[in-house]
Amino acid sequence: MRIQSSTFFVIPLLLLLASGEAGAHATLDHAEPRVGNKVASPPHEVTLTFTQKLEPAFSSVTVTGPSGQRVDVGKARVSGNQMSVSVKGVGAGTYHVNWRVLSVDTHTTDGSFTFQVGP
Ligand SMILES: [Cu+2]
Repeated sequence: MRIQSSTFFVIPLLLLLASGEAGAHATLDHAEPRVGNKVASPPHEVTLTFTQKLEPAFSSVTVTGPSGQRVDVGKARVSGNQMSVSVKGVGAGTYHVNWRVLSVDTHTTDGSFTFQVGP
């Protein structure tokens, strides 16, 4: 009786965990400026769009300029599945964007990409 009742609870729990692992987390869907693209002038902000809604308190993004200096200004703004941060342009070169987000399904994901500024 004891074994039966614990099995009854364990199996649904395993199914729940398995379905959570199989589900898509908040990964980057697209960004502006576009991932890997070149833009003519430095953007005023970077906007990232994710595959799931984000938890604002635990989602952040940093942007570094061509010589590795931080160019993101102020806090990231989260709205639904989008996160934006203001950027001060520091000229031509490669900009690195590093993000880390907590999605509403309680999974944390992170990643990075670059875009280019130049003629
Ligand atoms: Cu997830």
